[in-house]
Amino acid sequence: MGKTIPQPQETFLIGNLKDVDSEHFLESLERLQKLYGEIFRINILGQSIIVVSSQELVNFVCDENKFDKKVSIALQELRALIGDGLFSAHTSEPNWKLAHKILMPAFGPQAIRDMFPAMMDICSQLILRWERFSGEEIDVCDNFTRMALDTITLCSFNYRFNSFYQNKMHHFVDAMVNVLVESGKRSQRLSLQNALMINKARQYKDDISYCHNLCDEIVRERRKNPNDVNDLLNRMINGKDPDTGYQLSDENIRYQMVTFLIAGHETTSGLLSFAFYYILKNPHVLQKAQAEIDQYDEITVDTLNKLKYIDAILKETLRLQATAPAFNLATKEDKITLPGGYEVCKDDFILVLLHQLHRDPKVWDQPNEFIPERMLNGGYENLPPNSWKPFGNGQRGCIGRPFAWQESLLAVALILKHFTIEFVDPSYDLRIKQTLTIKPDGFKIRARPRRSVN
Ligand code: MNH
Repeated sequence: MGKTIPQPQETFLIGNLKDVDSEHFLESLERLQKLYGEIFRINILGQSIIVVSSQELVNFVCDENKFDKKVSIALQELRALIGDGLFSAHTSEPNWKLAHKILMPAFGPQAIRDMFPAMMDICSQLILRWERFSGEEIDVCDNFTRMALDTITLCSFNYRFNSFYQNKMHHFVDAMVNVLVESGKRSQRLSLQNALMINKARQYKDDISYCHNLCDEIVRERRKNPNDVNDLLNRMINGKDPDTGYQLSDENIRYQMVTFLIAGHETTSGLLSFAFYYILKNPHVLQKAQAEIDQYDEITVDTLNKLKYIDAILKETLRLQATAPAFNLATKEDKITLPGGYEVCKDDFILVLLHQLHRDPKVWDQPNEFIPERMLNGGYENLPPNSWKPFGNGQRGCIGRPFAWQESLLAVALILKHFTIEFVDPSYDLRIKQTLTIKPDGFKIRARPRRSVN
């Protein structure tokens, strides 16, 4: 018998449902973490979830020989929208391996370099807009959401959302956010409750159809007017598994597209928003970053690799605010004993809570302080393994990381090169809003052109 995993007192039938607030699920887990420590169990609607958050435990569960990604309950619910796309597929599903093989090269170093002009195109639209709005209030998340969304659609499908030319954000965003929020809630309701909420169910279905139709339309258009651009869409349409010759089905291509639209913009726009929050809260960081970018007259794809300090800012931002704040694993064995003697079994979800992992005092000095310098010269690589996991784990880790990184380096570099920036409200303190990802709430800045920059 293993040691008992700490757990809040359960209630008959509903387990620990009362201990978590479904609309603020993560905050609930963070609160429980403070009470119960590096490992605790909660039981939600009959599902046992074990929350781990110390480097020692996370390092143990990141061993892919013993553990694999487990599709969380909320992600399971989200399969209505993104089916067996890469993010929500089980590792055992043939379509995960197939899509992984076909899509990995699409996110390789050369492919990402080739996307630089498209990224520059969209980011320049943001720069132009901020120049025109000189001194006006800028809603930071809104602007980065537009940028990230337009970037992923242009780079992946050669399709323009033109978000910077509209007042309202593209309807896709509303539909998608509705589905994300509603899936989260559905996963914490009983199926009978879900069935009884007829209006919600209808809206949910309509929003899902909207997203699917948008993607199907883009594919139809491409098939009608094929081109030989080596973008993600063509790779999905034409790509074959080199070993078996299998191709992705049209249905699976649609699921991958919605996956990229969601995964490709929520997390990146959150990262950029938090990065600017921390840059403004720490004036010396702003100064150092601006000095770094001022060494270059022009920002090219090769400049980006040299921006070590801005790179460190982004890494440190993801330490304090991992925009995809958790991921789930399960053991491949019937039972396994974790460090400390805790026994977990195959059916348990093991939830890695990044907020606390990234503040584990055994690993991180001054864990609550924003110190980009700690990410220089190898940074987290000099720490015990698996101390920093904002992109998830192993083969099920983020496929879009190089994409997000190039886009984010470029955005920070261009913005700092062109503008002096300040808080609209200097006393603004970070508030966080959560869907599948987290973002700063109500964060606004003003930007003014620094001087004539070429
Ligand atoms: Mn991304 C998986 C974080 C940007 C596409 N991503 C993951 C996971 C994390 C993550 C964490 C693992 C989830 C899990 O284990 O359940 N992703 C991020 C962050 C950023 C990000 C913090 C930006 C910052 N991701 C992107 C971008 C794209 C993308 C940009 C697409 C262009 N991510 C994915 C896909 C997966 C994934 C696809 C699933 C990969 C797989 O399991 O095969």
